[in-house]
Amino acid sequence: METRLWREMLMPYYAAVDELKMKFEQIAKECRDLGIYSPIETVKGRVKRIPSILEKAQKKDIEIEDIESLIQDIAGIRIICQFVEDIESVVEIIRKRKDMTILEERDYVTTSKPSGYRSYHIIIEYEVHMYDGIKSIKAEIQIRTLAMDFWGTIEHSLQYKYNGKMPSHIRARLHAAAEAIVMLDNEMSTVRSEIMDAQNDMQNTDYIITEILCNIQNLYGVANTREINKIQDEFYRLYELKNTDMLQRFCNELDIIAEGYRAQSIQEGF
Ligand code: 0O2
Repeated sequence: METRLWREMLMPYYAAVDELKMKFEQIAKECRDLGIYSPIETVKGRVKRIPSILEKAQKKDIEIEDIESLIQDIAGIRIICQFVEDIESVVEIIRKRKDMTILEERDYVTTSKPSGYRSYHIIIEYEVHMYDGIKSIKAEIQIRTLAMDFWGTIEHSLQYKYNGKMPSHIRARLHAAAEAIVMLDNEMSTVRSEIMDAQNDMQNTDYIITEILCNIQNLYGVANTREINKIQDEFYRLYELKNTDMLQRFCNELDIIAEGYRAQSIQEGF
């Protein structure tokens, strides 16, 4: 196939990767904005390189004209989670979506591949609106923990380095590392609720501080300098104490002060 035709064929895949990446990042952002724990830590996306597509087609005996229907990971999205439990939450999110159809699920988390590879794969059908109409493509979503991703990335680089002929002592080391990753994920799961609480507290404090700063900023237009300086000093004092409850009370007080000024300005407007 000519380079120009390859480029044309891959266009909807690039569009799909951009859209899907943005949609999953949006979910993580929404959770952060709501102050709730996000099962999605980071999202990565890529379109398979032409040489890799050809290599896979050759390995699996796929004709050029069948590439789009038989190679399911030309568009690839990788969702990284902190904990194994989060993988199921992300799978549930995907199952409920109306803008993608699940064609296949492969659970390499419960049963790892012989290499030691672990990840949850979902093959979806996804519609992309291109300038000349709707194009339906397949994409692979890989969902895995940070630890699984670390192992997968290192193993992938070694596979590339040894071109499928990995020395047995390295293979054995990778198997041992894969077992260590299972243990690490299990250990992290035992402290999951503590870590989630700490992260929620941090997010909540960030949210309160943003509210306070926003209120102080608004008061600049209406309150006198002495009052604002007093409020700011009190904010710095509470900030240094790092006490979320006190910051929350201060935030509520500022809301009342701001509301008072708003009521006053409405009255003056009459
Ligand atoms: P790349 O370079 O990441 O794109 P098959 O199991 O062969 O019938 P297929 O299509 O390979 O089917 O699907 P599978 O097994 O779900 O694997 C798809 C992708 O998962 C691979 O794409 C890898 O990204 C990842 N993967 C699967 N097995 C392994 C493994 O043992 N180690 C690592 N590091 N990654 C793996 P590609 O096209 O192989 O590679």
